[in-house]
Amino acid sequence: MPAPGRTAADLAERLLAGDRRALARAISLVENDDPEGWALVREVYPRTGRAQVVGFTGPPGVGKSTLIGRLLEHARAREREVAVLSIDPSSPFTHGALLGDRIRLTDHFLDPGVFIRSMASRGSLGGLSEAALQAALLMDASGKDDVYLETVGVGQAEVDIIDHADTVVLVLMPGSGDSIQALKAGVMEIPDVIVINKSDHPLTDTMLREVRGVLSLGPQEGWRVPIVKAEASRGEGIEELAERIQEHHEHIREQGTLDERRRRNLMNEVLALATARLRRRLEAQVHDDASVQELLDEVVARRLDPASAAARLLEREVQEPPPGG
Ligand SMILES: Nc1nc2c(ncn2[C@@H]2O[C@H](COP(=O)(O)OP(=O)(O)OP(=O)(O)O)[C@@H](O)[C@H]2O)c(=O)[nH]1
Ligand SMILES: [Mg+2]
Repeated sequence: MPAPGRTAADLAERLLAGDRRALARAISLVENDDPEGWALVREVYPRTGRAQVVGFTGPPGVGKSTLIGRLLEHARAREREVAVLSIDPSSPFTHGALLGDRIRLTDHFLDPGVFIRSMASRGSLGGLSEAALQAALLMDASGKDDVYLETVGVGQAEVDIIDHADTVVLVLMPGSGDSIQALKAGVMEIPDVIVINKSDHPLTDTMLREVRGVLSLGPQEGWRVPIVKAEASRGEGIEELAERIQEHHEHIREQGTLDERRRRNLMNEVLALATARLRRRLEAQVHDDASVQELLDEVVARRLDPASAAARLLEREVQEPPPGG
């Protein structure tokens, strides 16, 4: 049996060479919060940043997966390699067992230029978003040209992984009134591209007017959010959607906002991970450290207020960082 270090290096090498099984294995490692997974991301990180990352969000059942399937075909016809990460915090299913049905992408499972994965479980460090971001980085490192992220969202983004997309596509269908309200109320951020799918529905043009109405309240400078009518089940509007996504990508690259966006998103990621680690350490101290227990006793006895106790806890963190951490 090879030494563990050797295996990790092998895995990284195979991953970078585009080996699908290595990619699948690597994602399982980050999903399970295995230290080897983090080590792997550390190793391949310099080779990321090349893929074009597109996030698809929208209410349940609007046709996000069907659209992604169509865009996949479009990309494959242009010899682009694609990875899809479907993130579903509400689903207990993982590892794509049920994905074949849910995502309707079974045709693509045998295509070596396509990698499809779903993720629902929450890795302990930082949670699902963090695990999903690591998975997306691994997909990027494995040489995929496009990485599509799918998340369900109506109001507040439950999974802020979508922030890591270069382009965010909001998918709606006629009757998605909740989303219109969420956009209007500013609960949902204005996306880069809006799709009104299921345009075979008679209320499509009403929906179109409502969406236009909401956008007219937003900023009128810079990128004008295009609205694309589509019928994913029949492949209508896919060409146009692909064009709009590409135009957005070029727009942000030319304006320099792509780098800005990535910088902001990565900063948020660093903060999220640091916060998760700090919280974990503090929680451990509360349980294991007698002096922290004494500090809490003081608070309970009303001799020390909670804010002062918190300040003391943090001071200790800064003064005596734990070994190796
Ligand atoms: N009539 C009509 N049905 C469509 C269209 N696109 C997708 N559907 C159907 O809508 C249903 C949901 O499609 P999905 O692609 O699974 O939708 P989704 O947004 O990925 O759903 P979740 O991932 O469960 O949130 C399926 O039965 C599709 O066949 C369309 O353009 N018109
Ligand atoms: Mg779906």
